Amino acid sequence: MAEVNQRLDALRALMAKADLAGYVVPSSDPHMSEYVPARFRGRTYMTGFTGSAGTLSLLAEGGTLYVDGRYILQAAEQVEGTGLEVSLIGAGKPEPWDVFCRKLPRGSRVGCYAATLSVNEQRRWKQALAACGIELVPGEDLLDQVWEDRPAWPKTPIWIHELTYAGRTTAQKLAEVRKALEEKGADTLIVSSLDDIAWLTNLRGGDVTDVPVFCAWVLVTPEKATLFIHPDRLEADALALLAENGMDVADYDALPGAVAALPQGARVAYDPACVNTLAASAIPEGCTLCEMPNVTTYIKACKDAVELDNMRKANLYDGLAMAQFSKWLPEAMAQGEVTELDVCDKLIELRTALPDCVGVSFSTICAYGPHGAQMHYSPYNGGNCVLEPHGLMVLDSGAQFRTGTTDITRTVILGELTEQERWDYTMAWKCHVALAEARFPYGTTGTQLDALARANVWRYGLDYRCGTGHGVGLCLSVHEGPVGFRSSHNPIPVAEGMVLTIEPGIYRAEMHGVRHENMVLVRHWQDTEYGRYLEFEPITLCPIDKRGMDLALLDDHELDYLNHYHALVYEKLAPLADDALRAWLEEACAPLTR
Ligand SMILES: [Mn+2]
Repeated sequence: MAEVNQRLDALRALMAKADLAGYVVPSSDPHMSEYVPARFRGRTYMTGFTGSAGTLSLLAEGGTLYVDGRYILQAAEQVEGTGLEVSLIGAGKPEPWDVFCRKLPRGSRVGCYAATLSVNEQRRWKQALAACGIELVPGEDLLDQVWEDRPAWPKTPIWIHELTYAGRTTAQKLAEVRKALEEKGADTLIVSSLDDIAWLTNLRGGDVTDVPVFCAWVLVTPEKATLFIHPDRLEADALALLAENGMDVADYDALPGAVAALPQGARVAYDPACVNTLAASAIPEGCTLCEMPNVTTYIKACKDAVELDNMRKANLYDGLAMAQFSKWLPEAMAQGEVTELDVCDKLIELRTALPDCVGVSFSTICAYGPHGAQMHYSPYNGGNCVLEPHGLMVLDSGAQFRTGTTDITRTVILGELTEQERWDYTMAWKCHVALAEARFPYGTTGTQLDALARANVWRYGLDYRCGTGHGVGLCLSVHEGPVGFRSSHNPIPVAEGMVLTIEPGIYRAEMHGVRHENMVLVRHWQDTEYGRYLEFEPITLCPIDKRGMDLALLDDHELDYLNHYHALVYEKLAPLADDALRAWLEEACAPLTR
């Protein structure tokens, strides 16, 4: 704690020198990544709080650490003795500028590092602080002068994502991007989101835990496309590939200068939710600002035939690992103690043995009994427990394959179930099927479809406090835009070639959780007088434990979907299985009858 206090005091001394009464340390990197490289975990360094999200609003004396509900206890424990207060953010709760507005006199200045606030965030901060007579002053990174042994910029190997996996060349993707820009009235594009850059360049790296991306920028103009990346990171083959595809290379730090040199009249597209203020404020006067979601994100989400085949392949092998695991677990529990972390280790061992696997896609959630009620519980954060032969275990995991990213949740039945557990298990399946078997005309949004799944629990006054599903990348981020199944409004329709998860659940505090998650791809069903109709194809391939189903609660079509799904799982996995696993699959995939 003494260490953290020293760091806070050093930062306060710099604030005083710069005439700043407050300083904001968010959890973001210059690319607004969901997970950030170690170099940008400054909020952790400054507070000692190790959670993945939170904002420090520091004052000359004291300050407040703002965290969401999952971290409130952990944060309070970890900042004890620093004089920092911990405050809960979320609907109806104070925002991270609240402490500045309450404690600072009008005319005060609050600083932040301009590269770690997106354009949108900066606007929110400026507006809120201005209402209290306080000025936000985005500037240089004060942490740099405080942070001893700050991790360097990541330099993980960058490798080529071959065309057999990627489907389209960078040249083809650039042509699609320029066409989309033209349609939207722009001609220039700043890309800062790392998964979009990895997709566009057909390159992958390892700068961010569990996401195979690398730190870079892309600037696309009518004549030129440039990748801005730290020198010496690209091997000759990657450089040659980029050159062949019409992409130049420049130094990472040269991006603001290149933006500042854009010609008069350029119509510059950028996503204000992704691009930081350091880059956006470089756009010269005389250019037209075209704020819009990244055009790359939509094109990336609509996967072509090669990509879809790859995503199927990734899920085929992932399903094989999950089936091997499902067979292994009861055998292991019969022989001795198995903990939640043992489960995580076993899954990693099985997955990394598979062809084309390059790692996991997120930190495994293995949550037994009451842990399952916490949607983001992880045994890696303490709380690891021994599994007992009863009740439910939520197992949410995934991997990165060169062929695609996977994300699957199975609610594992460890033995006898209570009435409540069985009801919840079955009800969550009804929610899953309601969406998975939906057919809908093109133009339908993820928000509309979200309600199909929820309707089954809404009728009992129940709900789940998360989306019903999200997009998934191809050897990229496990959470991919621009479309998901969620309650909040998003006007972008669900379109052919998108790959999404369906993962409704029921969570009972202190008791248990249930979630059934499959990945699906969106495909054409048929054209009718009302339009082009779409449907989902499940691509996750792993049995759902039939022992949890209460047949009295299932309608015929829900039972049929389960049986058809299991027939598909058997057909695909059996040829890859050894004799013992095939016998297990035969039983696990046998039809369930009334
Ligand atoms: Mn998921």
